[in-house]
Amino acid sequence: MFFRKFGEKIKSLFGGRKIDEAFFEELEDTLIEGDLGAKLTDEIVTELREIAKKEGLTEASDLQSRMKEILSGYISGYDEDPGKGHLSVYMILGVNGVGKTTTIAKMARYFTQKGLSVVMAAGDTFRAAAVDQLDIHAERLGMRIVKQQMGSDPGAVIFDAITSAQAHGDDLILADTAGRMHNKENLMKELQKMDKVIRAKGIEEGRYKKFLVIDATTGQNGVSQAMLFNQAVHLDGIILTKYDSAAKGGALIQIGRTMGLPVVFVCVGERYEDIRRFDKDSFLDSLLGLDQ
Ligand SMILES: Nc1nc2c(ncn2[C@@H]2O[C@H](COP(=O)(O)OP(=O)(O)OP(=O)(O)O)[C@@H](O)[C@H]2O)c(=O)[nH]1
Ligand SMILES: [Mg+2]
Repeated sequence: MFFRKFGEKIKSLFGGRKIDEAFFEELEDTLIEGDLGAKLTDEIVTELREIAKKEGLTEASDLQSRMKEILSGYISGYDEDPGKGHLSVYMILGVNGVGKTTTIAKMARYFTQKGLSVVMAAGDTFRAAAVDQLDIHAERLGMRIVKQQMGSDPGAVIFDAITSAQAHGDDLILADTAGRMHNKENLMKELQKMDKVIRAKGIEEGRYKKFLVIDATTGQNGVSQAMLFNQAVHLDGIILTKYDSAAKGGALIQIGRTMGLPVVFVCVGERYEDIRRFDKDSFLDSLLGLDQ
C-alpha cells in the first residue's frame, strides 16, 4: 500500500528475467535510490549473488523473497509497553518539524485507551507557541499537562512533571522536547540535561526510554539524525511519521542495520488515530512490491 512507486520498481525488476550481471547492477542502483545507502546496498547485493551462485538459481524472481529474508534480519518492531502501577518516562526527540508534538498527542491517546494514566510534559520551551500547541492537544483529549512558560528550563519542566506524576500516581510521562536551538550543540546539551534530571529523579532504568521521531519523507537525512541523537543520548527506538506521504523506506533499514534501533510506532496521517504499531512484514512487503 505504501511506497507504491518504489515497490512497483522492485517488483518489475525481479519479474520475468534471468539473473545476470545487468540484473545485479540495476538492483544496486534501485536500492541506492531507495535510500539504503551504498554500503548496505553492497552488502545485500553481495549476499544475493552468493545465494544465487550457491543454489544455482537462474530466475530473478527466486531472489525477491530471499531479499525479504535478508532485510527482515535488519529491522525489528518494539512491542514493549509501559505497565500500570509504576511511572515510566518516554522522552520524544527529533529535529524540528518531524512531528514530535503531534505524535505525543497520538501516543497519549493510544496509551490512555489502554487504561494507563498519562501526563504530557511541555519540554519544548524554546520555540514560541510550542507549549500552547501541546496544551491545545491536552485540552482536546482531556489529558493532564505539566508546563511552564516559554523560555524556562526544560530540565525544570521535566522535574516538575515527574514530581507531579509521582504524587498523582500516573503511569506514563510523555515529554516533548525542542527540535531546534541556537545551534546543534546547544540542543544536544539541553537534551543531556533533561536526561540527567530524569535519572536523578530515580526513574528506573528500564522505565525511562528515549524515542527519536523521524519524518519518513526525509530519506537519507533520517540516518544522520539517528546517529547524532544516538551519540548525544542513547536512543531506545524510532518513531516514523508521515509514512502516508513517504515514497521509499530504505533509511529505516539502514538505521536498523547500523544502530540496531527498533521501530516503536508508525504515524500515517494528521488525525489522533493515525498511529500504528510497526508491522515488519507489511513494511517489507510494501518496500519490495510483494503486496502489489
Ligand atoms: N501527513 C502527516 N503529517 C504529519 C504526521 N505527523 C505529523 N504531521 C504534521 O507535521 C507537522 C509538524 O508536526 P509537529 O508535531 O508540530 O512537529 P514537531 O516535531 O513537534 O515540530 P517542532 O515543534 O517545530 O520541532 C504538522 O503539520 C503535523 O500535522 C503524519 O504522520 N502524517
Ligand atoms: Mg513540537
